[in-house]
Amino acid sequence: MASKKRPDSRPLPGDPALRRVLLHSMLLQRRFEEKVGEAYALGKIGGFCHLYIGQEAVSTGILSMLRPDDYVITTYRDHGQALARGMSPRSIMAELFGRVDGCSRGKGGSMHLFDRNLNFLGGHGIVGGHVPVAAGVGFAIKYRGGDQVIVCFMGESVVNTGAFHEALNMAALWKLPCIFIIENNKYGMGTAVERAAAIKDLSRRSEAYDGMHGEYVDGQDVFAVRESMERALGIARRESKPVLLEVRTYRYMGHSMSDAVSGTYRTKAELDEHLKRDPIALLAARMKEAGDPTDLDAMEQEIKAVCQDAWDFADASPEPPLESLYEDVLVETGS
Ligand SMILES: Cc1ncc(C[n+]2csc(CCOP(=O)(O)OP(=O)(O)O)c2C)c(N)n1
Repeated sequence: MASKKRPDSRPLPGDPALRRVLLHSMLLQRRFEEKVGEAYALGKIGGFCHLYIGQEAVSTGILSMLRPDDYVITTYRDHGQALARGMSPRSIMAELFGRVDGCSRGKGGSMHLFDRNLNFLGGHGIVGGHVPVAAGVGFAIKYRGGDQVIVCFMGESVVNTGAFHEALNMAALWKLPCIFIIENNKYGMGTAVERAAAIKDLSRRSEAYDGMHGEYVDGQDVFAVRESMERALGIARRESKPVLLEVRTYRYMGHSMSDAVSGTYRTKAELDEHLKRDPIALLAARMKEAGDPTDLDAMEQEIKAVCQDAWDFADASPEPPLESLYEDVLVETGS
């Protein structure tokens, strides 16, 4: 009798070196954010702060497929993507601590990470507000005759905002190289997606826009994410057309630092069920099975040192002076 293959029993894609890079990227995000949680509890970080823990295979899977000259834009839940894009842990931590050496000079905070050199265009606090900006960047790429793409991450609540539909409409109409990524972690604050979205299969929202390609993927499996992203890149980069990917994932922490881990909107049993598919543990286990050289302890030590260094750097950095309050508000064109 032919046995039915489990998805995880497929040969592990990539080579050991690539797999190590992916694991490192995810582990760095996890340990960095654990440190962020600690710093928040000690009052080193104030204001809004949303952790990404549990969703690391999304950022790593998507961003490991991009070129350095591509563009990335995202929501307020941006620490993981910033790290996966290559932003320095020091400049991120200093930003979270509200210090001058932060990527936004300490005036943006957790929700406004930004790095022009990496084409990382934020960190946006308004739900859905950045999606039309992504369409604008897609237009600029096309207008200048480039072959870059823009990746636009968003939570699943965004698909019910007007801005989402306006942006997808323009992107389809003008054939813009935009890859819209819905990170469906099942909840918008405490509202389950089923209670808010008329169409449960969110990737099908693409159908309303002239046959825009849409698909969903398991967001806990970094290789599945990369595979979907490869298809998306083929369409966006080579055909200059937008794509909608729904990446199904789960956040292990509360919505932000102001609510409890499990909350009243989901059960502990549900959380425990999802913890069984921790993206980092899944990859580490599969690497072990494949016989990859395991230096997990060394990797943990190295990452721990990087995170502590980021903390120390941030702590030593001064607060921005009051006079800088109105700086960096408008671009000085010099004319
Ligand atoms: C226009 C607007 N409305 C409401 C809020 C408050 N708010 C912040 S996060 C959030 C939920 C968003 O959930 P989702 O898009 O699924 O992303 P997730 O937080 O799960 O990553 C809401 C309603 C906001 N920031 N902007």
